[in-house]
Amino acid sequence: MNELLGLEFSPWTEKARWALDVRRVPYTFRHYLPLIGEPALRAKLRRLTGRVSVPVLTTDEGRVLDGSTDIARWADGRGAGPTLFPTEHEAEIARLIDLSERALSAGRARALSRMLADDEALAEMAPGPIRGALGPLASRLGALGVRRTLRKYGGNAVDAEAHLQTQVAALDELRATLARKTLAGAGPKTLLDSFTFADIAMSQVLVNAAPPAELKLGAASRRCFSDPELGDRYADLIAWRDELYRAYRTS
Ligand SMILES: N[C@@H](CCC(=O)N[C@@H](CS)C(=O)NCC(=O)O)C(=O)O
Repeated sequence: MNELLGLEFSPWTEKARWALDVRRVPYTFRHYLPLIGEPALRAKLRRLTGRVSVPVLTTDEGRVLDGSTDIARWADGRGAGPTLFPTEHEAEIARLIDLSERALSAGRARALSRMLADDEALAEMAPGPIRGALGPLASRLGALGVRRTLRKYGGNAVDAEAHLQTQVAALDELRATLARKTLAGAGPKTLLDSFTFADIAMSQVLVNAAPPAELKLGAASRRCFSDPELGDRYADLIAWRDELYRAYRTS
């Protein structure tokens, strides 16, 4: 069976899961434990140095696919369902993936900084199986992990205002792209002629305004992921994202 290694609360993992689910490709999900799981992940990716992250898919044939885009591309060649990467839109999809990646990184940096001031959210970051036993140490361990993730992805290299501007630019662009589209028939608008990976990628940017109800997040982490001001400013896009989930987020 194909096996997806990921973080349940991560929008990158959600991109991969959505692609696999909408293409009806079967897989089992395995929870990645940051730090503790890293040696095994390095061995799987055959990468002893440099940055490693999830999602990573190990296919039935033993291929190891690194990252949400490669996993989605692979899923697109299997199963059944909407074509996630129509050839005629390759360039536009690549552009929107890139925009999504930049905005998600900026959103992660701001969410992690909020977490550092929220003991409950930090405790939620400690691995579930040992959280209870750790007691108050859970939030200390969570803080170590959160600081490490901030450094790992360069989240502390620019200030919070610059991160916010990156998110705003992506959300403005999403709004403008949707505004240019006319609604053909029932269902939510899509960024291209039909539902594609561009919709999956760009809808995830809203996780750092108001996480979708479907995303498995503890209450405190949900509060840190959320940005009520962005949520108000882009309520139309959140409604679009929620509609997209209802229409296309199968299983
Ligand atoms: N470009 C990758 C990025 C994945 C990524 O940033 N994963 C983060 C999610 S927070 C991760 O693995 N974090 C855990 C860690 O770095 O230990 C993709 O598209 O999948």
